[in-house]
Amino acid sequence: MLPHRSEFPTDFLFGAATSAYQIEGHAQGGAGRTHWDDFAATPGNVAGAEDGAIACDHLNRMDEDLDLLKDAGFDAYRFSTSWARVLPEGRGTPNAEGLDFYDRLVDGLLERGIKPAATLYHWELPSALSDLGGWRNRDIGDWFADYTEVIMSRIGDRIWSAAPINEPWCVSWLSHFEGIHAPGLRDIRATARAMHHVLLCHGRATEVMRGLGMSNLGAVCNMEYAGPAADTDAARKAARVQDAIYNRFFISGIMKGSYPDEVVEGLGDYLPDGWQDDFKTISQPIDWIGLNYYTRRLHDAAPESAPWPATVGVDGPLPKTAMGWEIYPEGLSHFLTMMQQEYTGDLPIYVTENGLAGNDELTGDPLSDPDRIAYLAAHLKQVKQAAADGIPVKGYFAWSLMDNYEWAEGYAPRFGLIHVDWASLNRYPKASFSAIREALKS
Ligand code: GBH
Repeated sequence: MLPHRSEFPTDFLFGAATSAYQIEGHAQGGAGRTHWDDFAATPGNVAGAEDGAIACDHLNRMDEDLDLLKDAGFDAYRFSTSWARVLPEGRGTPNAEGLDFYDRLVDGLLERGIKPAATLYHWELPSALSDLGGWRNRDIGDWFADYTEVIMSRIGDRIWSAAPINEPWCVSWLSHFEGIHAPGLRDIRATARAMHHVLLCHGRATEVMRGLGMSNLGAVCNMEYAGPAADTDAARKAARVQDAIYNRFFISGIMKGSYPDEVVEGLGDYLPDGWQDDFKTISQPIDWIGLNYYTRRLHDAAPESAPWPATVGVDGPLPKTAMGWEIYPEGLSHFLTMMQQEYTGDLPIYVTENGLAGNDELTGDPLSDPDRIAYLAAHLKQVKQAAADGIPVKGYFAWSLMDNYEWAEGYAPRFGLIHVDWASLNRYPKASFSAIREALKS
């Protein structure tokens, strides 16, 4: 059973989230090539070399999907606009069909009484810009500002909230240091530059949107509870370094206009020249902060010879999702408290993603997902308690409205409240969808 909306503060918002490349179908509608298409085409990067060419075909099934959102009773929908759909070459001539699509999406939401919560970048960098160095190239600040201007001049007048970047840690560290996401680099210099430039873009886009008269602008960070894998000083230190890189670097840049000392030391000279001068752009005031939370990870010290940060992730003992991620709802209250006390104070906080990949199709009935209902219930309980304790948490978005392209894992993991049959692309609401509808009924 999910907690009912009446158990939350009266103005608390419930929403569902998706992202462009994961659902739209990027081979369609005049979108340009993205670095995810390139990455997926190189064997070994993505399970089955699957890409987002068709995905959920949301581009052609948008009305059906918006009807489902409304049917569930959601107050808000967090979606992203695709840079390569708006500007196929990353710069230059916009794709009129792409702009029309987002225009219809926003109007479709408003017609159904659903608040449009937009994200400008959820990972599909146009290949033309990736070829110029992508996130490593400081010029991305100008490119991103121009893209923001083009798309928000068209839809910004009807957007309820907007955030420039989804998950700065994934855009930089996971993609340039761990090499797990596009562009698949394993290079500390590239990583340091990406970490900084992604925040520079946050600031540049925020300026552009303010200039267009938009309000309710935020930032979305992902956090993962970092625990020590053993009762040793070395493991505790590893967890602390991970926490600084993953959970503190980005929010600190945005909220405090500084980076944690130990990360600056660790990155050494790899941060781009003059990085301190960018904080006036990066840490301008925003209106809310978003937290994407899924799991925790245990850490230990890597062998002596390993370069900074010299830590290794260790398999933990808790029950895991189909992604192999530990289920740790307490981490959600940990971060809501940590954010409020150390960084954001009275600023409204939204949980902008939370959900699990279940073993849906292994249960014999792909629409029966008791593990997802239990996961959502446990995490919503933490949110409810945080709100009762006075933390200004104002809303919760479930990841995801429907099964979709799970990046390097392809189409096998299913995060949806709605099952998508990958052969017919038909949608089938799962038990979790009905549970949400019950919980949201007034
Ligand atoms: C989100 O990122 C994305 O915004 C979304 O696009 C995606 O579909 C969704 O999550 C589900 O993955 O292997 O134990 O070390 C989440 C960020 C980063 C969370 C990697 C889990 C690995 C855990 N994720 N992390 S572990």
